[in-house]
Amino acid sequence: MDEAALERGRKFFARECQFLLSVAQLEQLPPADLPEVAFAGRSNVGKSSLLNALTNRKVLARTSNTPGRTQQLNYFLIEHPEQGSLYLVDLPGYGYARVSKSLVEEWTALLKAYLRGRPTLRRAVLLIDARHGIKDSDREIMTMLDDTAVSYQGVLTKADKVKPGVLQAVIDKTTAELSKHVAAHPVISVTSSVSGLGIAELRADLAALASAP
Ligand SMILES: Nc1nc2c(ncn2[C@@H]2O[C@H](COP(=O)(O)OP(=O)(O)O)[C@@H](O)[C@H]2O)c(=O)[nH]1
Ligand SMILES: [Mg+2]
Repeated sequence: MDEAALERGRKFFARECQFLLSVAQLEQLPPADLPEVAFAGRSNVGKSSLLNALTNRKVLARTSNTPGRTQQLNYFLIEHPEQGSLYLVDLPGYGYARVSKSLVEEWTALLKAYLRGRPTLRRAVLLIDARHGIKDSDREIMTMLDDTAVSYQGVLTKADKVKPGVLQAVIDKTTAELSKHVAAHPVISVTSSVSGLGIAELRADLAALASAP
């Protein structure tokens, strides 16, 4: 990736990232006045940690070991005077076995309606744990994204937890599966919130989605 794009990403994410609101019903969504990028992934995939790493925060999105608790869309806003503005949307984690069926149905409906009805959603970032690869619950979301024609980008998390040789196999396998999905980007990102691997590149990818001011 070129230096200029990385520098733009760094400068964009050096801005304050402001928590705006939590949304449990679509009527509560902020006006669709800015581009947004939504972060999706199984509970415990490392979503909060990745958001914190991207935004240089330690407490922006609270990390927790109690998966399945957040059933809301959390909106954050980054504003940059030259590069424009972008909402970051932290979607509820999924795939947690101990959540009741009715809760799963509730949030599936919320998510579907959001994906289908949000014209300013520029991209979804689909987080996949590098130790586990794509799971069936990820496939459900991938199908949903394909059906709603939301373009998405695969991001492997916790790359520091996987030996290099094994990691390459996971990258290849994940890339191959994503390439069969129409709405998925052909290239996946490989990240670690612990080592910082891939964070600068992901910042650059996402900063490019901000609106012109
Ligand atoms: N080694 C390692 N652990 C991570 C990484 N990202 C998250 N974790 C750990 O994985 C667990 C779940 O992380 P969290 O960000 O809360 O996941 P979330 O449920 O998807 O928001 C926590 O114990 C984190 O410390 C990473 O890149 N490397
Ligand atoms: Mg979280």
